[in-house]
Amino acid sequence: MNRFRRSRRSAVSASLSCVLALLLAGCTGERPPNSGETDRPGTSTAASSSEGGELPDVVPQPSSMIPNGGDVRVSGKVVVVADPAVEPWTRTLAVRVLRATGAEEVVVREPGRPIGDSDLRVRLGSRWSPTIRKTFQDTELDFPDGDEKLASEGYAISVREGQNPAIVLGGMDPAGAYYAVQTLRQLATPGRVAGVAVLDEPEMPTRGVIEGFYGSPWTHAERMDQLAFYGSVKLNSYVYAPKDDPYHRDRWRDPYPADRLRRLDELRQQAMQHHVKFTFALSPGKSICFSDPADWRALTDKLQSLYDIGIRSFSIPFDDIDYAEWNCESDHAEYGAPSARAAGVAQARLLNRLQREFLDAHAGTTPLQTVPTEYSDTENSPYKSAIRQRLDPVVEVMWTGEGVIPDGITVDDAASAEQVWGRKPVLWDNYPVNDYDATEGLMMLGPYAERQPGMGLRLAGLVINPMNQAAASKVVEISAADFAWNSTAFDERRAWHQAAEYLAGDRFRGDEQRLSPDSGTVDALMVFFDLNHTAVLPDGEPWLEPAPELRRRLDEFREAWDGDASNRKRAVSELRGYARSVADAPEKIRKGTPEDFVSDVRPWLRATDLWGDALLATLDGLSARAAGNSATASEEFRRAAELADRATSVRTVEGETLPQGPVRLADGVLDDFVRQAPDMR
Ligand code: LTM
Repeated sequence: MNRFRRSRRSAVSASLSCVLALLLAGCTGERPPNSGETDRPGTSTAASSSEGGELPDVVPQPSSMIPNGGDVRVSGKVVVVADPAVEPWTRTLAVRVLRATGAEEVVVREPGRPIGDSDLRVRLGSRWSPTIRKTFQDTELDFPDGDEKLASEGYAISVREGQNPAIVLGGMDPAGAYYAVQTLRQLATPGRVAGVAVLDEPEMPTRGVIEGFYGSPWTHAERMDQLAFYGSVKLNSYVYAPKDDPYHRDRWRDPYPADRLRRLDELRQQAMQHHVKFTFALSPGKSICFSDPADWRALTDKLQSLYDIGIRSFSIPFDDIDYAEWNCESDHAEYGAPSARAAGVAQARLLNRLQREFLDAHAGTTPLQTVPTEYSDTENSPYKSAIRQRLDPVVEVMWTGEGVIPDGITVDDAASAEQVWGRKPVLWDNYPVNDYDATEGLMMLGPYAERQPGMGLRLAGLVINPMNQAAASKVVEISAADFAWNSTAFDERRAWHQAAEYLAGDRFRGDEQRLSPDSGTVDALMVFFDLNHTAVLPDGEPWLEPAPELRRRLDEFREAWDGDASNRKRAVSELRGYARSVADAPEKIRKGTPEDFVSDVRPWLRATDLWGDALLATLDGLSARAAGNSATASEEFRRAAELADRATSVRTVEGETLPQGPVRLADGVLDDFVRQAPDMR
């Protein structure tokens, strides 16, 4: 039985089944509550989101969340009693969240230390600590039966008025404690924390992003911001593999200059402080000579230079290389005539040796990762059998689905990939990447769609390949984070809306308390997301239909227009409301969302300004026609055509994405309507 299904049902039924048996295991000798820790409990507030049975929105969606009594007020002096094992950045985050929620002073103490007066006490630490364990016995949380533990990174939370401590956060491990605080951040609104109990654990062990696209790599500041953001949505993995970093691929042998190495070290530290595994990828396949000892040295020297700055996770991708040729004569002698199979043998041998002689010999490293040259299908082949039969089973293999850009990914696809690679693969998901020709002019702001819930059981992990535009990629990243954490509860529209709420409320960035989002900005973002709801296969065929909401409204309009003539006026006025939202969206977004997002989508906002006006002018033309005023109608259609021309001449920012060209928005939907309207008689 799928435990995630069961634990979600438990959220709904909130059964009373107790957790005693589970929680009694693993005592650590911490003192029981109220044996000298003398703070007062938190007090209830009059109205709260959880009190009416309405639970706060948390992203990713927890496995289980239930009402737990009244909200807890946060004000005055707050004492956080934190286990010694709670990491400094988790403590800092807890302090920042509580300060942002309304505490005037936050003091952190270890258990057993006097804490003096306080207005609120918070307990943070291992879920097995006695105070924490005892608290969860008193909730109605339904821990998965028979399971001694939650999965690693799992955690439980109890927020309850009158309970002492009023807020209790228990992690299975340091990551779990950190994620408990990240959830607390989302339970908090100014002055209070929602009275809920949460039981949560990830479905997929690896969840994240691979910066694996062609074209302009992300800047250092963008990466730093991304890593903090990943922590806030419980993504735990970032693979550094930008194709256009010369030291990653074309000049893989060359050591990083000192300043670049220093920046990589900063990224590593930022990743650590947000519980993100930082994997460095080195891509030697275009020029490596497998049998040359000098290349082996170049490879290990390069990895050593990264190990020396603290990097512990490595990947050697072999994607997008020509494996029908050797790069040197000696490989011919060593492995025979070039062939896919021989390439598989040479790659497997190199990877095994790296695993054995480099990674196993270096303390603290995680298993090697690779991207095979045949990464986009699951049909058995001489290359794949060579890898499957020879590659050390600990080495992780990435796969992109059925196709480099698949039109969907199913549980069966993942099962076939598991079979052909002889291990659970890590899905390298090429969405929302926009570096290939067919994506010219596109900004992918759609939901994380066409991925079948439950495929995580067949995967070792999921990393998405984002757009060159880092901040704008967060729209899909948020949804993917939700899916990877809890795919069985995944609701793509909810996750999509959450992305709009995040952007409309995110003034503090990444890891502090989010503000209540401005609803006008959220609505504007949803209209804008719809205009940019698209994703295409390499041949240009969409796998995510363009602008479905606008299309639905235009179809309805056409039907009404073609029907009874007396309905035309009403149809125009109904559509005008939505056209107004399109025209007004850019200004609201410019004013209400973070600067980096606005900067990423600037050309698309400009195009929306013009397309919105073109749509309004078109409706003015249709309205005039319905009223029998053909001169005004012609004038408005001419104006609409002129605005549409200007809209289609807005171009992507030079150098930002690989394919450059005119911005496309609601492709084949809005442009068609504006063009065809003059012929609607
Ligand atoms: O997908 C893989 C494994 N490799 C490359 C990516 O670097 C690239 O970003 C995507 C999309 O163009 N396609 C690839 O083949």
